[in-house]
Amino acid sequence: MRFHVQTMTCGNCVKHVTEAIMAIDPGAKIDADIPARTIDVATSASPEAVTQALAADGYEASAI
Ligand SMILES: [Cu+2]
Repeated sequence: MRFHVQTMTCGNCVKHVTEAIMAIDPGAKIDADIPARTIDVATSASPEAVTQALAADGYEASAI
């Protein structure tokens, strides 16, 4: 699944986003595109769970 993360602007953001998703699914695979501000996530978690985990870490994400 793919998400747009508006405030993911640098590698440090990617680290935070990755950690937030790994906290709900340690087996998740995350591929981030910083210029596009998108992430491709391979996870067994629901899109809603990913969105909530990112929101809790201060990153507003929307499934695209
Ligand atoms: Cu950043």
